[in-house]
Amino acid sequence: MQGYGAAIRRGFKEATGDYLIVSEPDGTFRGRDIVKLLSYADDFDVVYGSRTVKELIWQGANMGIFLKWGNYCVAKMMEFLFNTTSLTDVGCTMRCVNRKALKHLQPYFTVNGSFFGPEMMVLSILMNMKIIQLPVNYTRRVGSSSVTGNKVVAFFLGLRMIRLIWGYRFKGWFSPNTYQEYRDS
Ligand SMILES: Nc1nc2c(ncn2[C@@H]2O[C@H](COP(=O)(O)OP(=O)(O)OP(=O)(O)O)[C@@H](O)[C@H]2O)c(=O)[nH]1
Ligand SMILES: [Mg+2]
Repeated sequence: MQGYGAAIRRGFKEATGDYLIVSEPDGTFRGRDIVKLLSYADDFDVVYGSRTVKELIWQGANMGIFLKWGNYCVAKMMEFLFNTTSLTDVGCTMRCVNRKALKHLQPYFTVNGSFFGPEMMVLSILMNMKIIQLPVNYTRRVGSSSVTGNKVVAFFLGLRMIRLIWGYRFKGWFSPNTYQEYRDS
C-alpha cells in the first residue's frame, strides 16, 4: 500500500472541477459539512476542517483527550511558528482547495504517508495563501484504524509531524525563495 498521502495526491491528479474537497472513506466525516467549507471557498484559497471542537465530536469518535490535545498543541505550535491564522487541528483530512492554489502546491508535495495533511497546511502557509480552519463534525469510524487507533503509533506520528513542521520553518527562514509566494503568482 502506498499510503494516505499518496492516495490523496493521486486523487488530486485525477479530480476535475474548480474546488476540490478531500474527505475519508471511513465514515468519520459528514457530507453536509461541505456546505460550510464551500461558503468560505470564495474568500480563501484553502479551507481546512478541524475535528477538535468539543460540540462536534460525536459519541464514539476517535478523538479522546490524547488525540484532541495532541492535535491541538501541534496546531498551536504551527500557528505560533508561522504567525498564521488560528489553527486547532493538524490531522483533519476534510478540506477544500481551489484548483489554482492546488496547482501551485502540487509540485511541492513530498509526503506519501500519514503526515501529508500537515505538509499541505505548512506549504499553504509558506506560500502566503489565504487559509482558514473551520469546525467540522467528527463521528465514529467504520473499520479499524491503521494509525490513530494505537496511542504509541499516534505519538510517533505526532513527533514526525513536529519534525516536519520545524523542517519547513527552517527552510522558510534559511531559503525563503524555495517556496514561490502564491499571491504574487
Ligand atoms: N487509498 C488509500 N487510502 C488510504 C491509505 N492509507 C489510508 N487510507 C485512507 O485514509 C484514511 C485515513 O487513514 P487511516 O490510516 O485509517 O487513519 P485514521 O485512523 O482514519 O486516522 P484519523 O482519521 O486521523 O483518526 C482512511 O479512511 C483510510 O481508508 C492508502 O494507502 N491508500
Ligand atoms: Mg479517519
